[in-house]
Amino acid sequence: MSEAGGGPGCGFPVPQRAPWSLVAATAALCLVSATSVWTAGAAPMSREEKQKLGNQVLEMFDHAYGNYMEHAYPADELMPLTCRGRVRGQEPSRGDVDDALGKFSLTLIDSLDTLVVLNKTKEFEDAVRKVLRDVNLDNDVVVSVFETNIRVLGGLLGGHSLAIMLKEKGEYMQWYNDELLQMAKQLGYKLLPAFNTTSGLPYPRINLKFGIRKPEARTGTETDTCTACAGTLILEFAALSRFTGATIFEEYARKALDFLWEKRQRSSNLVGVTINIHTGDWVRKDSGVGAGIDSYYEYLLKAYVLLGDDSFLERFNTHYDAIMRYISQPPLLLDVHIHKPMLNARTWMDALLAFFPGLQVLKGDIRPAIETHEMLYQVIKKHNFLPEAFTTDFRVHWAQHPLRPEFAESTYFLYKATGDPYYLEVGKTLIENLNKYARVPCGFAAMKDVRTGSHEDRMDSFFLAEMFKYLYLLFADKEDIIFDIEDYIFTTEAHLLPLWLSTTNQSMSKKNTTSEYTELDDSNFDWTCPNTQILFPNDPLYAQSIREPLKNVVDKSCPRGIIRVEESFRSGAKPPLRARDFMATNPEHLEILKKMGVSLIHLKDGRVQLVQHAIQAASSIDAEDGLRFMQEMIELSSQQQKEQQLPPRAVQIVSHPFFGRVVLTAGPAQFGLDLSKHKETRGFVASSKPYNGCSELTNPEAVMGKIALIQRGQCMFAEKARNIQNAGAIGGIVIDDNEGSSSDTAPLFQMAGDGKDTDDIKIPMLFLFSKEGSIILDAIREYEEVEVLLSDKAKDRDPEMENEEQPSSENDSQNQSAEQMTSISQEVDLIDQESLEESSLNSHPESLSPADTDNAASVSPSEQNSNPAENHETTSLDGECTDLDNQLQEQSETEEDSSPNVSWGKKVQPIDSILADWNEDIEAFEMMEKDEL
Ligand code: DMJ
Repeated sequence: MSEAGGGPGCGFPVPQRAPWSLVAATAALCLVSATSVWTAGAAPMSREEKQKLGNQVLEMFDHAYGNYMEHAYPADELMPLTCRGRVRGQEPSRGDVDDALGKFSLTLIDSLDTLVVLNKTKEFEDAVRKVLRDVNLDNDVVVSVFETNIRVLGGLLGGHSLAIMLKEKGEYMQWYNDELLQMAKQLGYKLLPAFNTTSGLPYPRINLKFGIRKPEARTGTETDTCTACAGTLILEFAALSRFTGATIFEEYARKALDFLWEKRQRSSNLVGVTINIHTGDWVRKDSGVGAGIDSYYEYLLKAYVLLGDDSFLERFNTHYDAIMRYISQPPLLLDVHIHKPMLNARTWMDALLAFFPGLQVLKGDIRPAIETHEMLYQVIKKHNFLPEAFTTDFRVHWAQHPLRPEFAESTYFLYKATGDPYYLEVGKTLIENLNKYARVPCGFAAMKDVRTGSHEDRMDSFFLAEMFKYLYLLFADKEDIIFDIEDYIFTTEAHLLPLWLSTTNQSMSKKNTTSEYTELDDSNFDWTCPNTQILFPNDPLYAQSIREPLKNVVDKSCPRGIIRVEESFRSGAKPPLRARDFMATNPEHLEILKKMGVSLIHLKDGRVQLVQHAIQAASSIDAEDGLRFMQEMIELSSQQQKEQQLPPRAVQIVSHPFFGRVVLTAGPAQFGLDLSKHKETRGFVASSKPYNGCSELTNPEAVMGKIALIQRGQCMFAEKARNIQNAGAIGGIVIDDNEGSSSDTAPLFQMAGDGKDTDDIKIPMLFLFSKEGSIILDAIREYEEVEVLLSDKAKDRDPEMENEEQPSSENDSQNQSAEQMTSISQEVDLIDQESLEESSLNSHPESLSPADTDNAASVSPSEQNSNPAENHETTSLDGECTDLDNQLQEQSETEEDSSPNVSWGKKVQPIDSILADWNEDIEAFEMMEKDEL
């Protein structure tokens, strides 16, 4: 495929039943670039600058791959903070995330074809030899079928595809004799027992040695899988069949896809997130384009491209139509219910959906791709990375970021489609942020919390498989790559499969699709895609003109959540009442509630309860609005509860050779200097004697003016703090005595006081779990002088930090007036007995489900702390929308006075409600991770 523009296929109908090779090429043409015709818009980037950035990507890859090979190989992954390999069973379990690890040198296999794309042919040759020599696929370990397929089978096939390409070129890999393919086939057979279900949907996990059925397998009792898990096999399995001639793989993957298609919700044409593999019932009926579903859609379109099978395109188009009708609310993509697709299922988006603009480019739908990508980029500019989940008003919902590549992927495809140098600048920012915030001396570490800049001891294999490939390709010219990238299709893990497979060993696909041809619905058969030749030369500012209206969507405006703003304004209708805008004393609002079938009940104890009876709504549309209002109210309050918990703190090692690159997640204390309100504290660390800090220190000279390290246990945290403070310490770090504990696996907590007045404690105190603590202890052993920064958010790791002068050793806390300290301790209020009692008297709104609300569901705003005043107080933390917030604040203060019956005002929350909420969040997140990494 040429770089020179739209190519002959785009913009013109393609005959049905076209030869597969033509169909494959035609679909792929939809992403053909306008690079060569771009003349205006963002300032063009010079060839030198592009080369410089390309070289920077190469250096970063070397840093990641080199450290993996040196310190972790043959383990599956590198742990970049502790600089060693992650071996399953030897580290505390992280739950389902570990199911990607099969003791098969995952990162090496996932990196194979990246080496060739990055022009490291020699290293590729070495890596292939290592895989053939060292990797064992017969381990007694239970792995995820989905992850093993996309990362390992895909990695082996990508490696094979490029090995044969190199061999044919005649210089490298002359010894290669399909050995990677043989391994891939062996692995393929190991995965097949997972498909032994009546539905044909695979079990989510399999034991590599014992399969599923045998008792030793320790798996096979699962009933559910995610849609993406069952629907993301066809590219690898079909490639394996076509490379080897063993048709069984393609047959199994097709059967699973056929079943999912059959089970789509027929009126909305959407699929749910999880499905019962035996009955085919939808287990989770929410539907989006992110976690749990994403690559199912991706594989339908790409299966059409790779295999030339019309039925896949028809299915994709049908789903795409539904996605654009219900889920796409430009620039947002919001989950809905498959049965009630006009109802949003969430008010937040997950980071995995960032691949979708790239898929829209492949489909040829450029405008919404540009819009969503721009929205995502603004979220990134705000938080440096895309948080795992973020709300519709762009606040952090899940603060982690495991260096996911989806946004880089979409950036690459958008650049190919538009040729707009803006996307090169976006790529440059991604590179800068990775180096500034994620780079550590031993690789790149996932972000544990994008707000604090703290790290997780984790570098996932997809970072090497995907991120470096897309970033390198973004800046590369055709001559920088030793083969023609456009002869290949990217799998979801960015492994490369050759398009010529469409004409190889195709007999079984013909056999299976004959009946489908007769059923094709031409009315929804989108054979064409926009012709970039026409789009861009006529309007070189096309992409920019789409981005322009969204310029401030994240930073300067306060989007009103899930409202379909455009639609309602266009029709002149009033937007429905949002939970966050609701005022209990606003007569207009009360009228709207009534229309929606929601009534306000004043409880005896002065609180107010909301109840919805859908049947009492004025119309079915009002009933739907009411249901959504109730859902929003629940989400809003649970979000506020989360926000009101103390966020984690950061311990950042700033001395040589770390220079701020290692950031550890720490728990705060309910006493001492509050780092969120005061300047950070910086100092050298010293261990206290006795190490538990439970009595007067015997080494005050060692801790004087320093940050004392103390071990947890044997006395109260406050007592330790007083002892080190008396010895002259300027801060303290309590390290967990529970060996192996880590904030990766245990929830952070606040160190409580001792029940007495703790105002006398002026120094900041932070808590580290044992694993994070031992990083500091190891550093002391190695470097003696170790300086750290205690703060609420890690400081930028500019190169200047290396030269930065040490600030005055004066203790910040000692400069704080007693008055200030008192006010801090008042604000960090403990949960009171009264609120504990309240919580036990009231039902938990968490149990409220959309189905429940059809009859009568209730929620107590006061129990959930959904005071409008507080709503705005908490949602304006980022300093935006201040005027509106202030207005509302004032308004609600007046309301409180005039409306004594409405007890909105409690700041404290019942502890069991916090815990229930917290647990629910953890479960939801675990479920999300389980569904898909
Ligand atoms: C990758 O393993 C694949 O892209 C997958 O489809 C989704 N998630 C990860 C990276 O985030």
